Amino acid sequence: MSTTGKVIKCKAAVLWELKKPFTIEEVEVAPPKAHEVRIKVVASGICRSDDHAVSGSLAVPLPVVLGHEAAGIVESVGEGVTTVKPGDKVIPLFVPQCEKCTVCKHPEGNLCLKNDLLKCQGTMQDGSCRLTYKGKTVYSFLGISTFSQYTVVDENAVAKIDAAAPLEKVCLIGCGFSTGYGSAVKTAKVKPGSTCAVFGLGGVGLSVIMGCKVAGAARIIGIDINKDKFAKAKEAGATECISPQDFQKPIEEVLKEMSGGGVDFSFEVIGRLDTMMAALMCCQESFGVSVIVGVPPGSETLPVSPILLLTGRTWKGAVFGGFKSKDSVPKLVTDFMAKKFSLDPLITHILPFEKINEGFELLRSGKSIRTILTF
Ligand code: COD
Ligand code: ZN
Ligand code: ZN
Repeated sequence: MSTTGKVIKCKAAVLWELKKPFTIEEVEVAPPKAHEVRIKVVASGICRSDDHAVSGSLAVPLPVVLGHEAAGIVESVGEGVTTVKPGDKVIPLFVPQCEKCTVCKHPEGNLCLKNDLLKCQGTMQDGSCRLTYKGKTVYSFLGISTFSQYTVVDENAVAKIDAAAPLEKVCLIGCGFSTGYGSAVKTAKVKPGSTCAVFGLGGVGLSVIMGCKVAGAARIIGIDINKDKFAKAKEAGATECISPQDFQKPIEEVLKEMSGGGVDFSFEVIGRLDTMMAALMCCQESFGVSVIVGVPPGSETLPVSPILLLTGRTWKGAVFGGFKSKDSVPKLVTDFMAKKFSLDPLITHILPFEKINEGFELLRSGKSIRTILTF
């Protein structure tokens, strides 16, 4: 029996209170309105930003259904939807691409003004919500709420992908992989033969390394205080790995010596102010490019000597790797299918959706890189 046009009752992981476990509830998912799409979620990764919402360091209205790194199948579409149809494999986009705003119209801009990342209002683009629990509003997360068997998204927040793509892997293209990989290939525009330094060898850092490798970097130096991370980093493409704790002098001095004056590209993929400074200082003063990928929790700021930039360094940052989401996600899936990169090094755990709390514990204890929840 077709569900088109009807409310769907299904399971979702609801966060009722900060710092508490999720509870699996039966929620109602309204049919998509005009220019919206209802998706059957097949797989969703657990990303650190979901945990930032649980802890309160990313403020979201409650109750909420989190999740923003997923892949699924279109169940039905609202009036006027032209870019996807029922049955299509898709990836929901936590940064939409409306094509109409000043950012979307700029060739290099990607943080579409329709995003809910900066305000976290917890609604669809029209200001209302599609998920309810016993008739009461359950807020959306970044417009896509993927810790639910079904979800509704705006049409500009969903991309059609290759029908042969394995959804339990390519879901990572919805956030973590693209954030790191794009930082190298799109934001920094790493050049063949260059030397790169990657601070932080978690899942996003590994994805930065893969991007540096695909871009043809000659040397990729991984930096982490946890040496257990080195083996995977080398598997992903790092040519050397070092721990700051093995040196007496500051890590930026070590990196300058290793690279004969400074690296060409550096990436901060930890979310700490001290490593952001180290990453900026270790790059070559005349032409080095340093990219901030991590976000420090809270609203901390840095005092920076302008001389560091005046002498020629470039300091950049971007959300979602600087990729225009709806344009880039299908291409990234195509590149994955063509074996340009692998997502396997990122996937350490696969759990049924009901074990979501276990997945978050794995993230908090540092035991997982990425846990994929399957629905
Ligand atoms: N020096 C060196 N390494 C360190 C240090 C240090 N002082 N402290 C921690 N580390 C290492 C850890 O051992 C760990 O291996 C690594 O740094 C961090 O890895 P993870 O696994 O904690 O993190 P990732 O890779 O999953 O994600 C890191 C981000 C910083 C990218 C992430 O937390 C973040 O801030 N994301 C927000 C960016 C964004 O675009 N958000 C939008 C939607 S998600
Ligand atoms: Zn994320
Ligand atoms: Zn836009």
